[in-house]
Amino acid sequence: MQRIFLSDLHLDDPKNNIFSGFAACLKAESKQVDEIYILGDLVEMWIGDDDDSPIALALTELLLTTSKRCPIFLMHGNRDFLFASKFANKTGVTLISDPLTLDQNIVLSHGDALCTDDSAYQEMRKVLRGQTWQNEILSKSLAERQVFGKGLRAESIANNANKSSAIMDVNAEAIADLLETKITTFIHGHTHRPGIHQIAERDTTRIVLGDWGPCGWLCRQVDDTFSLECFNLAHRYEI
Ligand SMILES: [Mn+2]
Repeated sequence: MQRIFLSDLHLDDPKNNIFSGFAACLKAESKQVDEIYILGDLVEMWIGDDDDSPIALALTELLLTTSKRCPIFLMHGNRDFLFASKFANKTGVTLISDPLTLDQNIVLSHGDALCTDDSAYQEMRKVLRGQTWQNEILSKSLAERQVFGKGLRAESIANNANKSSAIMDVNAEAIADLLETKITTFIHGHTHRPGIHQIAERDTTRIVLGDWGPCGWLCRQVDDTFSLECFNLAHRYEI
């Protein structure tokens, strides 16, 4: 079984090199792997499946083309938890829950739910992921949601500026609570701290995906072997 896992692309402009690097990555990888998993924060902000912004339209087309060649599984991140069934139907991707267990020994998560030291964030997360808030926001016009989305981003940047980096990392106890002992590989993103960690006193490897910027990141699974790859967006794949 060959799979790739990626997250935190934060796409916001179909004209920039992250989008073109992602498109090239999907084109090449969809020919060689069995499944593609995107573990959240694919876009910088998703305000509803009726979004008709340039990035929303370009992304829809790209995913539709790719999903015809290779199954794509999409998990919500903290920026794009409003991806819903309409988007899945339009693009051919399959929305997956967070956390998700694969093959009984691999767990996937975006990662934000594990940042339990950041209690203010967890409170806000509870509200934003609740049906009441989501119904209310989705009842607003697209233009109203665009304004709201920008405000939410600005607020998040201002809040995070005052937080220590330890608070914004995943919590070891939360990870231990999540993972059953049979789990050997845990893959998540969100923290933008790519790396491979051995979880103390157990036979579990935690692989943290990186955010896409000057470089792209992915975790590649070939049967029982997992590797973390960082690559130059312009040169790794032929565009
Ligand atoms: Mn995130």
